[in-house]
Amino acid sequence: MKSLIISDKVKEAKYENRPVVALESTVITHGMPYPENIKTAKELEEIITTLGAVPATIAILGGKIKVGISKEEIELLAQEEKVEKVSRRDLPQVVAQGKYGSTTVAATMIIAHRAGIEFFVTGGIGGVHRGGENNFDISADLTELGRTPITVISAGAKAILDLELTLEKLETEGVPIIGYRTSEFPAFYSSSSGIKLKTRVDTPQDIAKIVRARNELKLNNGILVVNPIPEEFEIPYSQIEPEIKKAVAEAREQEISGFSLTPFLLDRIKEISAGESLKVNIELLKNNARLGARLALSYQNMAVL
Ligand code: PSU
Ligand code: MN
Repeated sequence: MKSLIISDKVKEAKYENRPVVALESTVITHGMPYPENIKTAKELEEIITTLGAVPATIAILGGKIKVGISKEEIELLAQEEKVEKVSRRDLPQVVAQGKYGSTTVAATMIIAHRAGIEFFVTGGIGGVHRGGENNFDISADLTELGRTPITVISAGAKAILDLELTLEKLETEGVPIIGYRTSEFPAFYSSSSGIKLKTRVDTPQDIAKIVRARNELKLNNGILVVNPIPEEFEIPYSQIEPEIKKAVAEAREQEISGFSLTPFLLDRIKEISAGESLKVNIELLKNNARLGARLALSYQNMAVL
């Protein structure tokens, strides 16, 4: 594919059978403010490198899809104003028109799969928005998880969404949800949501076995690993819920919907919670990067045995 550029570092790693972990870029451009976004994006890569895997942050620069952008390119993306949030439906236009784009969970999954990467670390996935039963605002992340065989490591989904409906949709899409050291679906800022999961595992090796079984069965769906924010960093559900309600009400009043809704809610909650949510966001990303690297290593070791 002419528009896909895989960095030398990632190519080498693949050639030498070293594990690669993909990272998304919408979290850099739309998920966190400058300069924390740059700092965090670099830290995530360092964590993955230190643990012995190779990070590959994915973004679109001037119409070229890049797997494994450089530190300079991370900086460019983080400071550039005109970077579009790119999901599955936007990919062909951004490529054809030579634009800059940051990739959502859905778009990152597609690209990682094309590049032959199995594991992908993010913060939270998109889901069914509150009121989704009427407005059909269902993130393309969920349908992507149903059709692209990538293992996504997340801290669940934000309670800005309807988590029950989100899990229903994932069930319909046939997506296994694996609780890592938890029996509940984590709600991003909070380690629990009260919603029980069917599958809990306690080691990266046990997750790797599920990934291998999915591949042996040639199931084309993704797997969602949910890794709760460590309790010492969490914002209790009772504290964050009124803040979320306020942000959701504001979005309705201002008639914000569609593609802009998630970035709007993320931004408002950051302001309402006076920066506390940003700290949590950074901590859970790091926590997910650690698990993603360990998981990729376990999977690689299993393949060698
Ligand atoms: N949820 C978060 N942080 C994020 C996103 C979601 O807690 O940064 C981003 C991700 O890139 C995700 C996208 O894939 O928003 C989902 O957007 P939408 O709801 O418009 O599909
Ligand atoms: Mn949407």
